[in-house]
Amino acid sequence: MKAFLFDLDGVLVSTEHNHFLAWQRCAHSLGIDFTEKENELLKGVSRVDSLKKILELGAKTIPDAEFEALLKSKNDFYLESIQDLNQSNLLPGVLNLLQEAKEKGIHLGVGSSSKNANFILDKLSISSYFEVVIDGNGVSDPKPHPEVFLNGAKALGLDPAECMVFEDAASGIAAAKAGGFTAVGVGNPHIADQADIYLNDLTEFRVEQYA
Ligand code: B16
Ligand code: MG
Repeated sequence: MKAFLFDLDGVLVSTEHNHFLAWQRCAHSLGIDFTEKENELLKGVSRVDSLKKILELGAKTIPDAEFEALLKSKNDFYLESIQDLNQSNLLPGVLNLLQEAKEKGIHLGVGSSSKNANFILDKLSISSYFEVVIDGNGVSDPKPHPEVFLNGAKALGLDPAECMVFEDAASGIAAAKAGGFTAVGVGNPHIADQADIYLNDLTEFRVEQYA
């Protein structure tokens, strides 16, 4: 493999609970029930599509201005809740994997649905590892469409067959497979069957096997 492309949330760091609390607050303000079970549907899904799914769950429609205002208040609440994020919040095995891959000359990139990806990578002090960061600001078709990872491979001048994608969400594994990448599922047993390789966490990954 010539490159590793990483999803951010659920693979490098976990702020899914922060997303959940922010969406729950938003759903409750609309009178819609929202638990961890419904939150599963939103993992790896863009902000706009997440709010659409919540409205579907509650069979509600709202005016555009209210939709935009809810997106903003959800994001403000989420950002406030990750203020103190730092390198100690990296998921197990991340730093070792990035260091080893870098030493072996493997190109590294991020492919995230989040519009906050660069902000989060900076907080984690790992931005310098990545040659390319494709985030929710740089794609028109969100996961499960492969665009985010295809743009990453293209920016590195590589073919998808030369790149591995690390993902924790069903939508991300679907995006990787649709794009012709090797899909590595991480830390989410629900996706074990869909991924080409499955790991409980990144400490299980042996860089030398794929370098
Ligand atoms: P934002 P990933 C995704 O990140 C999260 O899994 C998902 O829960 C979130 O709704 C989405 O980013 C959008 O995030 O509101 O920050 O733009 O897993 O693709 O790195
Ligand atoms: Mg994810």
